[in-house]
Amino acid sequence: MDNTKMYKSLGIDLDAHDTLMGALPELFKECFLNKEQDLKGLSYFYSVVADIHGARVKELIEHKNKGPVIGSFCIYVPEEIILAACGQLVGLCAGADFWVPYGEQIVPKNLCPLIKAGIGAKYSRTCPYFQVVDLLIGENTCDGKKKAWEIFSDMVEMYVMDMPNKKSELGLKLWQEEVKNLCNFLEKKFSKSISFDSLLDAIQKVNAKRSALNRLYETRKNSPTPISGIDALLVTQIGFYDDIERYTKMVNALAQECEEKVLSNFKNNGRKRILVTGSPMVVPNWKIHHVIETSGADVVVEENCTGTRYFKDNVSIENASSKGDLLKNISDRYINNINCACFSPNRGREEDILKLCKDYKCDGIVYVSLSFCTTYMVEAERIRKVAKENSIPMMTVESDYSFSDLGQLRTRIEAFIENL
Ligand code: BJ8
Repeated sequence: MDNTKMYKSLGIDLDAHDTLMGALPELFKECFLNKEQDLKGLSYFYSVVADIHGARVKELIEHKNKGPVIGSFCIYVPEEIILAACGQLVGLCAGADFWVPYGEQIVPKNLCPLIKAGIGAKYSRTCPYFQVVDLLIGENTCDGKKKAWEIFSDMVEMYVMDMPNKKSELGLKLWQEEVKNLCNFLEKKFSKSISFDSLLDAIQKVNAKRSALNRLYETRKNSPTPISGIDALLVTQIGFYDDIERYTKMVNALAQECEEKVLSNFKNNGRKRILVTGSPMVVPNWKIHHVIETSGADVVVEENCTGTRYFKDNVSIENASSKGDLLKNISDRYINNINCACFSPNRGREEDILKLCKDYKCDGIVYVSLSFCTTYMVEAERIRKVAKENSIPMMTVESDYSFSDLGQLRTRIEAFIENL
């Protein structure tokens, strides 16, 4: 399908966009199509990626007749409130190396690739998702993002949620206020009142999405896992921008297929089981999973924001009788259950990793920090200590979006797996 007219209407730089899209099919083929897999339910997710700048962008443009399209960079931004405001939320975190040099024209090279690629995607006008959003919601998590919002605000309308650094009583209060402020801001900005019913409906939709992902991840606890780690990662990545109801349906169908596969005559393959943890891995950053899984091990779970942190707990609706109660439950779910390294201390993450290693019967941990992602790089030391105390082998990897370190990564990861 020729999308030129649509891209022109979004102000896309067509030549640069062609170059960007030229690299994707080869990468996708290498990571997904060249491997064996037998799950019919994955064909939907593969088709979404194959048409990543097509049908979904068209849907979002059409949605603008009904409500806003809102972009975010962090799983702390509550999707429920955006849906209740008749909005569509798209995750704008950028995972392609193509955008990094554009970002480096504006910000220092020694910044994490996620931020540089995000700025580069907007600055180069080559990402239709950046072009389609009416508003970008940022959050004061890491230092790089805090300052990036100032740069983005010259290119797109921004609203920034303030985040506490500590999960103290005071921190929780600040966050509760920020969640209410976001709700008030969206109501005013888009002249749309958010009622108890609309918020309840939105919570139920997002809870259903989380439950579907939880159901899929449950099947990965089996040996062997019925779905490869790279496929599970792709499914989660798509959740950040797909239509929520269609996506939930497709994830449930895939989870059911995985459940059936586990019940069929399914023999243990003896492959080592790996937990991946650290910075988020956003489309099309599939590098580490690809290397691990082509080096003889299976990634069976991800403790990161494109893994369990995204969906692990639902927003409670029990005993909520007012919009205020629902907003409080939303703030509680986000602040208490997402354990990001931007918080200090962050003991919840240590507990999460140990529990996941036990539940998913992991043989080892691969701790992945994006280059210059200081919070995750520093927190690796605590996780290493806890892993050692619990006799779980762990290796750390620091990497960006380029492929220049592939050979070195493979050598190190193969050696790690061999020693498990
Ligand atoms: S909840 S991990 S999505 S802040 S990789 S920009 S932390 S320097 S993305 Fe994150 Fe929210 Fe936390 Fe998750 Fe900074 Fe690190 Fe870059 Fe990062």
